[in-house]
Amino acid sequence: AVHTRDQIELPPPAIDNRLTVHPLWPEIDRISTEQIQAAFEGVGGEIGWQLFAEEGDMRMYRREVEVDGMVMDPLKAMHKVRGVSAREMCHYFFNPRYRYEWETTLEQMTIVEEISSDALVFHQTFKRIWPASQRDALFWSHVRASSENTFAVTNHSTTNTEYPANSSACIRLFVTVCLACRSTYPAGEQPTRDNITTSIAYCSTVNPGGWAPAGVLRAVYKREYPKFLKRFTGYVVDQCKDKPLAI
Ligand code: 18C
Repeated sequence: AVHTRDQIELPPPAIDNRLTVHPLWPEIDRISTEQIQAAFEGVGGEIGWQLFAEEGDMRMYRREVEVDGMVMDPLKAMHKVRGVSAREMCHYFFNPRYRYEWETTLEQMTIVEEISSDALVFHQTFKRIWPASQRDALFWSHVRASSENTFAVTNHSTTNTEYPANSSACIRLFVTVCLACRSTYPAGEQPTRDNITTSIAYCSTVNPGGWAPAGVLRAVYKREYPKFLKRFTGYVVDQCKDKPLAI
């Protein structure tokens, strides 16, 4: 019974009709399409990507970007995970039910709007880093099947009059994140936990929204991104190991 429930809530194979009639749909569709395409472009040909973390199959690159003295370094991470599918990976990233179990920077998550089975709007507050002010974010999150054996989640900042920016002790940050996943298994075989591999491309750009010391910020970045990707992928492998593979 547990398995059946989980299956129903897996990312749908096609866009939910309720999403396509929502006012945010044109923006969600455009940004998701752009982000998924960019996620699968390599870092090799582009100038400026520097490798800053490497562990097993995980590689993390960043570009140093400052706008008016504020650090907005884009991040691009690649990883390979055996034994889980792209769809499962995206299910655990998108579904708020699991978020507190893997997201270590989170203080509080609120679901602001349930647009459809594949799109939600979240308000999140993050743990405070001394000596900077606490941050919060308001963003839509959309999961979709893209090409063959490929699923992706895109998160992007938005606004909502009931959640105005900078009205509490929190400074609003702005985020664009994409987790794009593609599964492969040997040609002519059925996919199983033993022969499936999922390639992950995770891209993130965070605008801190207000003053934050560059040194502290880059140190947090360097520590927290590898921690997140290792913890999240490990969590998904662990959650999936006794469940039937969902493609
Ligand atoms: O993508 C991830 N998570 C998703 C679900 O939550 C979603 C979230 C995006 C928000 C990312 C911004 C996180 C800011 C965290 C601020 C403080 C955390 C401190 C924690 C210390 C224990 O897409 C996974 C996200 C993994 C995030 C890694 C950290 C990135 C840091 C980037 C700099 C943030 C600037 C904030 C200013 C802080 C002042 C020094």
